[in-house]
Amino acid sequence: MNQCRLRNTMLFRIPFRALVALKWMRHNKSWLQSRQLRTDSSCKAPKAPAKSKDADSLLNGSNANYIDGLYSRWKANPKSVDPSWDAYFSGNPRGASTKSSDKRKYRRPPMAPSPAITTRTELPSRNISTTNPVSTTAAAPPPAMDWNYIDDHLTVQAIIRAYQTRGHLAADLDPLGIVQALGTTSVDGARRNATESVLRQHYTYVFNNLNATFKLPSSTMIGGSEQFLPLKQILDRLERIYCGHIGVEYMQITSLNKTNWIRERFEKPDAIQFSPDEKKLILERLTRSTGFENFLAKKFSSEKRFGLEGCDIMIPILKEIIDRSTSLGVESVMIGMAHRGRLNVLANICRKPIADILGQFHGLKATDSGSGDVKYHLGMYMERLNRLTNRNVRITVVANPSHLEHVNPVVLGKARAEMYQRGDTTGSKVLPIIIHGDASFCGQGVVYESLHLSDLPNYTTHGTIHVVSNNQVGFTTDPRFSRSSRYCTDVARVVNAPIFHVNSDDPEACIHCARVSTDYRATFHKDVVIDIVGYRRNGHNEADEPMFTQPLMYQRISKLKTCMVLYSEKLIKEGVITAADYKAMIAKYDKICEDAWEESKKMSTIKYSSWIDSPWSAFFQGRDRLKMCPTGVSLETLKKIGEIYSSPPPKEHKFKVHKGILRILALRRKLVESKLADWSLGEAFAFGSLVKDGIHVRLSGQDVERGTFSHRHHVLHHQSRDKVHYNSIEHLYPDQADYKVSNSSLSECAVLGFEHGYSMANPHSVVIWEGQFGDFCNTAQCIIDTFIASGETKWVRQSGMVMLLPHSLEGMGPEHSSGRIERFLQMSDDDPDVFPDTCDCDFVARQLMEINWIVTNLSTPANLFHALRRQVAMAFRKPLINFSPKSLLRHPLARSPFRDFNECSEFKRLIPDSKTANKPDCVNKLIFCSGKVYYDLFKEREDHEQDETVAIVRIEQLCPFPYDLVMKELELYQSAELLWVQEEHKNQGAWSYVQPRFDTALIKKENETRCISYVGRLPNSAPATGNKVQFMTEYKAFMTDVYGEMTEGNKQRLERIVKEQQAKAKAATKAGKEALDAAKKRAEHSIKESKAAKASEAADKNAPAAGTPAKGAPPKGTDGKPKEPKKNNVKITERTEPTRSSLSQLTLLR
Ligand SMILES: Cc1ncc(C[n+]2csc(CCOP(=O)(O)OP(=O)(O)O)c2C)c(N)n1
Repeated sequence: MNQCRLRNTMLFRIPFRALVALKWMRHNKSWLQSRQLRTDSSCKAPKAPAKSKDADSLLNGSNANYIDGLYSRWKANPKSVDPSWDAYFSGNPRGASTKSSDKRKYRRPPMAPSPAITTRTELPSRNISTTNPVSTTAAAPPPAMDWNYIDDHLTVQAIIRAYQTRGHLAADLDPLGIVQALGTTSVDGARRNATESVLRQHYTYVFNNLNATFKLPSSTMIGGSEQFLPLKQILDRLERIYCGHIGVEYMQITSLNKTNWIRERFEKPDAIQFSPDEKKLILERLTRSTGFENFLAKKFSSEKRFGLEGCDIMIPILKEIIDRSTSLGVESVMIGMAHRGRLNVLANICRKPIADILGQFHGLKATDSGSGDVKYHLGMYMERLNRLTNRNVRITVVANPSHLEHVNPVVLGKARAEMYQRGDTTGSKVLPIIIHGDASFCGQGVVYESLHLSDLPNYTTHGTIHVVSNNQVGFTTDPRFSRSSRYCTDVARVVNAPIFHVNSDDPEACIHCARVSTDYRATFHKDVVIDIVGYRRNGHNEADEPMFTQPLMYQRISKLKTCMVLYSEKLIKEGVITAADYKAMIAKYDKICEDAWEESKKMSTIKYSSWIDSPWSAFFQGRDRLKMCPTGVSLETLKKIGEIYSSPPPKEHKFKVHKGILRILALRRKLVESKLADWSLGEAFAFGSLVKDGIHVRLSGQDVERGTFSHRHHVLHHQSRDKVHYNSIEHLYPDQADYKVSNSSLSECAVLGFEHGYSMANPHSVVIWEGQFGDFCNTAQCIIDTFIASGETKWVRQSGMVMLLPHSLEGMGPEHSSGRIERFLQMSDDDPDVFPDTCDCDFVARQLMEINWIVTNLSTPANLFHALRRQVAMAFRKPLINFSPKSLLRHPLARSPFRDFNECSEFKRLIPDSKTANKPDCVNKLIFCSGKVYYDLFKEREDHEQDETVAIVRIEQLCPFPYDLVMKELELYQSAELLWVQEEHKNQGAWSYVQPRFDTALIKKENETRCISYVGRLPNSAPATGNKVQFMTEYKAFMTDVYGEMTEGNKQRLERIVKEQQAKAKAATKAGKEALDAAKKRAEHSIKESKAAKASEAADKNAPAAGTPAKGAPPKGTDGKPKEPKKNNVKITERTEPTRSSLSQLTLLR
């Protein structure tokens, strides 16, 4: 018997073979007699023994071969084996003799020695099909066939699958050899890495003949054009493909098309091929990568540079991706990365002049304004010719903060916006590449959030190539303590991305992975990951001592040759280059660096703006930065937008709209007819007029399509057809710009980052992120702090991003009340102690230009409209953070007349009190406030009958502070007491921001002795109480602080008003009831009519009577004329200021 055991590497055993034989033998004696146990014809099947308990146990897997041998001997000479075996093989297991006189007891045949691996699991299919052939389902006995042969084939198939699925677990990925494959050498002398963890139950399978040929299943391409391969070759090929220097992790992908595509790229013989020229190019690029770090180390030995040493192959990998992508049509590559290897990427990928990079080391003064950033965070862009493909390509490295991975969504958003600009709907022109560290890739939640954007229709970049520079350590922490997953890349499995783990010391394997990744992304437009498993030659930075924390690892590292040296030795050995060629290569790059060094010495200053990643050169060119365009629009525009926005989809769409929506639309229409706008109309006017002007508007966030508080309803849903939507703002003008409103994933950090990135791409767009509740923006704090608040200062990069944050205390508890105005104001960079030059005719624009962002707390729809339009009316871009109270979305008083939107109108930074302005001398209290509290103060003033003595002024734009307008108010009400009233707790809201600025203004004012006092809630750690009673107690307390206790007269008056209102309401209810009854009657009548019509229609089916109303025609009255549609019974009057009656309404509401 030609039997091979591969114990330790692959001990393939068929435990069920004997078992199958036995069981079947018991039932199919005649068939068994002709059956061969093995393909080896010398081995005949034994006769079926009688059933015995021992029979099954003795025929366990480890004994079958032994038994086979005994059987052969017994066949030749029954006496040559133990009598018990003789009895067994002759079919008499209870004893060799059947004679009753023979008292010899059955004894268990001697067993083969125990194998090293004794536990084994049988394939379920074997058990199912063979354990009980006379089953209750009365399955027919299987046809005569060679079951062993079939089993061998099935096992080969399972082994192929095992390699494909888990081969990467035993791949030789670690150049340090710490995480080593546990493979051993098998009997055929081949070293095989696939261990039990890869092969599972098949690890102990015994094949008789490694040279036996097997048919390859269609699920593998290891054979190339061959359909059959000897087992040994199958195993060798699988080993080489799956357990070599590449760990291909792809079987999590559910698409067969994709898995087959990947197999083709790795399994096909000669899949990994490099011509001598290609090999030389890889070495040349490695020389640059390693040479650059060596050069910096030589010149600045103690400077932090976060070198790439140990993962030097990353540069050739990126080069390959870019070369290949440009040849496939990519015009713009957007790179996001952290510190590690960044300078190398700038020098060798973007070709930033090395002298400029060296200039950053010289500690030179900047000639432009801003705070700048450390050299390994700076961004840049470069438009250059790719010499290999002879195509132009723009390469951008997005500036990033120290917060690892948070640049990811920004890169994605920027890439998406660029795709939009280039009309690239498939991602074939713009390619995002994100480079990760191993510890941060698995550690930072934003990675997961960003990956989840990858396939969302309005966020996808049609695939991102992720490259992990996996140096197997994060600062000082090794992976055993930094992650629970096996790989640092496991997070990418959630989006079904293929992951190619590759040993960084095998450049050809690395470049092959780069090629496959590029092609995968180009073919399937999906994310893909390359995990470069390398090491970090130095400490976390060059000044760090790694031996403190990783002594053993660094002992090994110190003995390692660089990848460049190893590869050069390989190529010299192969005869691809000579030692002299290699030397010349090194010298050539060294000279480039030395020349740049000399050049850099001539530099005396640097410019932050030469590190910009989003140049808007055309936008800024020839512009007067202080010139602002008007924001008002014509009445005609308002009417047109209003009409379309308040109408259901046109009839031809046959769009079934929800009844509730129809009611909302009717209300909108009434408003438009009355030339009044509520919050949603104000917003729609802004968006509609912007797209009319060719400005692309994008609104994104959780549930923004409807609006969290159901005020917006931009996307209408067909009530009986799935995925049929209608957005009227997309259909305003034939040549309008694109309006995109999109519900996002439930993420703040990644989505806000994405929108910020989007806003960086094109100044002619308004990009808005709306928080579900303002509070939730704190999960995106990192994006707010490091990008939105400080991006321009650090990186000279502007953004007109808008954040809409629902804010105001409305008794909704601690987490649904505050957008944390105080935090945004605290990050504003205007000096509270400096009174600006308000006489400057460009004061308003200058103030905006110099601030880091604009913070508003608006109280009218018109101001929202102007604020949004001002975002592109400015000749520069600033982020706008707007707080919008939830209750104002529907507040009957928070409405603006159309004239507040017209060409003569503009954004109001401060809204004076029009009631008291005529008689300022009567005013003894001047209240400054911001946001929704204005309406509370206004109502309470009326209730307290202090309309003439108290002035209420709204500061709509908190930052930059409207000093000029505040001064006017201070001057107007010379003798009034000054109060700042806010509903937020004292340590929150705008108080801490406005107080020093009021002081500065008051100091500036001549002969001023007043100071401003705070009225509002006491300090608190929570933004609001969750207890309604406490909420109202607090409210009353601070209103009493403002207006004092109510007088008896006040109370009586209020009671009177309440009674009047109640009577009115009652009357209205009665009228409503009557109207309802009438409507019901009408409905019943029309049902009757329609039933009658149907009946007569049925009767006259073949001969419809003339004059039958067409389907959808309006019902006719008794006179035969079409009935007038019922007018909606809503009365709306134009109002600019709240009136007494409207306030009484509010009293009732309260
Ligand atoms: C969000 C965040 N947390 C902590 C740090 C501090 N830090 C800087 S680099 C680093 C290690 C990162 O390890 P890894 O991602 O593996 O990248 P490597 O530096 O090894 O290339 C840490 C913890 C940071 N920059 N950002």
